[in-house]
Amino acid sequence: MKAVIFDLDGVIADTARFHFVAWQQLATELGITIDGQFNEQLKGISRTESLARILAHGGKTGLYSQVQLDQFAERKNDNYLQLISRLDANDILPGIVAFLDEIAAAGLSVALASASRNGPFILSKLGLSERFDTIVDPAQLAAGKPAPDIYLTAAAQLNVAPSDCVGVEDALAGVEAINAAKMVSIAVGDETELAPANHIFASTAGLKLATVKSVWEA
Ligand code: B16
Ligand code: MG
Repeated sequence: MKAVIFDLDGVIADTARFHFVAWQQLATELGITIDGQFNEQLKGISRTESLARILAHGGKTGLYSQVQLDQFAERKNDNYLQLISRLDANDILPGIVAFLDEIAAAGLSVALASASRNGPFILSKLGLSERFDTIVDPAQLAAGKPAPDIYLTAAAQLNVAPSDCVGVEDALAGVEAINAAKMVSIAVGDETELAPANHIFASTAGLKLATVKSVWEA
């Protein structure tokens, strides 16, 4: 095991709830209702694809021009940026700093594989930028999660073989991306929802490098 590759929203910071609120604000303007259960389908999914899923959910696919769709996506991002404007180190999820400390002490490399175009901005607000050796730019990828591209690109940027990498995710699409990249998948959250993961921690507070290593060695 040579590297740990992290998802951001829902793993490093509690920003998943802000994505949900920002989408809800836009959906309401469009006369569409989304609830927490539907929101699970948006986790790890790009902004454009999330919008497409919301419109489909509301029976409004094909009603808008590309210019309007771009405006909707921008409006959601404006909502989101407003909601995260006060983000700071207090918003780092429990156990993450200790886990990053263990990873650094073990000499492992660290990468960010977030579908969010706001990833570098959020890491800097959290004061965590220096902890990451590399960040994948999701805008450069051919396919988003659950395709393996983002995790494979992270491994390539670190110059580490995928088989020597572990990925950490909170969403099913992300776990599927890690598995498709043939890396060890570590999930944080609900056991039933994240069942395809190699190991599931109930929360970030439980993340332990020794456990992750034993899963990788198994
Ligand atoms: P943005 P992750 C994902 O981040 C979020 O889970 C998803 O809800 C969001 O739509 C996506 O980033 C794109 O984010 O609009 O900021 O570019 O979980 O892959 O870190
Ligand atoms: Mg996530």
